[in-house]
Amino acid sequence: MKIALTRRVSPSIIDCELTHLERQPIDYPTAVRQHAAYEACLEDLGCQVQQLPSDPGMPDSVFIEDTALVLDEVAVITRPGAESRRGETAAVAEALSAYRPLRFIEPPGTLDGGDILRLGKNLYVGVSGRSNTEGIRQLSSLLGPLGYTVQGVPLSGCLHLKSAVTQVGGDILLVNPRWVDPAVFGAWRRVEVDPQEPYAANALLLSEAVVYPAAYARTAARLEQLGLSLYQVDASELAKAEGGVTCCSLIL
Ligand code: CIR
Repeated sequence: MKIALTRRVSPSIIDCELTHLERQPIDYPTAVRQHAAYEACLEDLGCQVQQLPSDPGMPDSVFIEDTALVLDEVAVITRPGAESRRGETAAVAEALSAYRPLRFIEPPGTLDGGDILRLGKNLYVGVSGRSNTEGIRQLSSLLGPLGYTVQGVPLSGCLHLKSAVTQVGGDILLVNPRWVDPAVFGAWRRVEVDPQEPYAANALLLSEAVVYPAAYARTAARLEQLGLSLYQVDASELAKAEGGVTCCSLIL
């Protein structure tokens, strides 16, 4: 059985980091309810959910994906690019140490898990406002000996690489081509987001189901036309904090 590590929504989520969105009110009870429905969805798809507590001093800690990269062989604890998020990694490292040997990104490297797209043994890493070339270099030297390739990918207009591209099927990527050049990913089949839904490229592929935000009906129709099986969740409240569906879990 897979384990999905999640983290409860912090009561201070309203003070989250924001880069591309204007700050708007976030209703805490709604965010908690939607997050619980997301966790229930992961359970329906065969995961055992292990929820870590939230911390009032860590507004963004629900976005647990950014704190680690979990592979079969090791877990790499990141060093988040936003200084306000650096304290989030300790509790995640402690939880992951039960399952994997740990490796760490060290200063001056920075790396957010949301920037890492794993396609088999190839890791694509967004060179973003959060992940720097030194962080990518360290990731490469940690994982090269395990047979992984690590390639930096330029981005423009979005927070993380996985805001712009995610895997939605065995050989299919969902891409916003305005934010990342799809040619980088070579021979993968591609489906583009509807141009009216720029934030629609973040999907979580789990056991052949695609966990997907209910807000992007046009892009959802494109995915369904390809025969993909969608499991739609209302993720609108945490979307105001620039979070998507990949970022609220670490799947082991
Ligand atoms: C941040 O700016 O760090 C948070 N407000 C949102 C992080 C979302 N993480 C992700 O998509 N992997």
